[in-house]
Amino acid sequence: MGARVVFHIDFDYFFAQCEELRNPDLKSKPVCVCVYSDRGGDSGAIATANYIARKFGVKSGIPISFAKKRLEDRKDAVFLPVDFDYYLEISENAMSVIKESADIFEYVGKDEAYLDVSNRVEGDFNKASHLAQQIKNAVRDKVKLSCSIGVSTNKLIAKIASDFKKPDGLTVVSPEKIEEFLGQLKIRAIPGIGKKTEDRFTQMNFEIIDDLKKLDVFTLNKEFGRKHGTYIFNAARGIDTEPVKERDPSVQYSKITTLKKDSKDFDFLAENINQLCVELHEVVKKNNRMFKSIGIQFIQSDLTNKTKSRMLKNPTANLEELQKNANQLLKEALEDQKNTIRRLGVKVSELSELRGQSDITSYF
Ligand code: DCP
Ligand code: CA
Ligand code: CA
Repeated sequence: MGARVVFHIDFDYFFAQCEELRNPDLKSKPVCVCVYSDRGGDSGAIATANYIARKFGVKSGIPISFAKKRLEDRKDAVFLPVDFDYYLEISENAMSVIKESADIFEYVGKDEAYLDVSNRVEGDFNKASHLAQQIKNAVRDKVKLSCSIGVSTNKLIAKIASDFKKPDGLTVVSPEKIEEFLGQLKIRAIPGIGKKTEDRFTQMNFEIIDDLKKLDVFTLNKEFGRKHGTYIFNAARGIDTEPVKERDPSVQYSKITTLKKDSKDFDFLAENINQLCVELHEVVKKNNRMFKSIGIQFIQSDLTNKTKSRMLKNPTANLEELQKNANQLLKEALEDQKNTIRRLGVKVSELSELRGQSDITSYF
């Protein structure tokens, strides 16, 4: 196998940047995009925030009430509810621009993708650097979106590199620079190393990736289990053989049924939803997939359409989780429901392959 050239592209502060895009006045203000929970008021979490808000300590996952407190002194701070359908539209536009420059295009999620460009740049990192800059320019010109790109010889290092300089970054790690680049980074920079693993290393007085090289694979396996231990051993050395696999964003699975009677009764609909989930789960399982987005669909008695969807924190292949979320969506959708419902559907999207844990992408 010749030298590979792999890009990881990640859109900057994605949901918040989409909001800035349709309302440029927001660009000078702290912007927080919120997932409000059904408990009302400010209960719920921050999906993401622009870089102005981040300066005040606002980040993904913190409660909305914390974010408001941190931005107390910024009277111009803006809090907006998530609008997944709009972000998806922007994402699709940007992805179709990016795709043109790939030999192999692997969609990972709404705001990120891997590209294998080995052939078109003939393994040349100078050419790769130019191509990456061209992609950034094209995405900015055509979609008005800024992104960060990491360029290296495999998915692992490309992913770490795209995160290295943000926003609007371009980090090229050519083969001879890999060791130096990785060595100085915090251990946490390795995808899949969370707080728990990091804390264990801190106890051992390990801070940067170079420190990890003091441990042999047996010690790591003993400490973290064979899969995770081996993964850490390889990652510290920049080793990752996982190929970029063609994957399109548009793929989704859905099941839809015509109800025995038109209804807007929760219990009756929930029973149908749960059955649809079982059937849908079969399909997902058969195709060896995980999903990250769950949606429900009503075709109402007047034949108008209504949809509602949500994004999970992590991809899953679990039936109970599918049912739980679909039921929650159903409850929310019925809150202001006037029409009765004639046909009912469930869909999952943001699909990824269910693979062995030794694969780095299964940690994302
Ligand atoms: N997201 C979310 N909840 C989280 C994390 C992320 O809803 N806990 C959503 C909002 C983000 C999008 O996913 O805009 C992409 O997540 P990233 O981790 O890539 O973060 P951002 O794109 O927001 O910021 P950046 O990539 O600039 O760090
Ligand atoms: Ca991003
Ligand atoms: Ca991302």
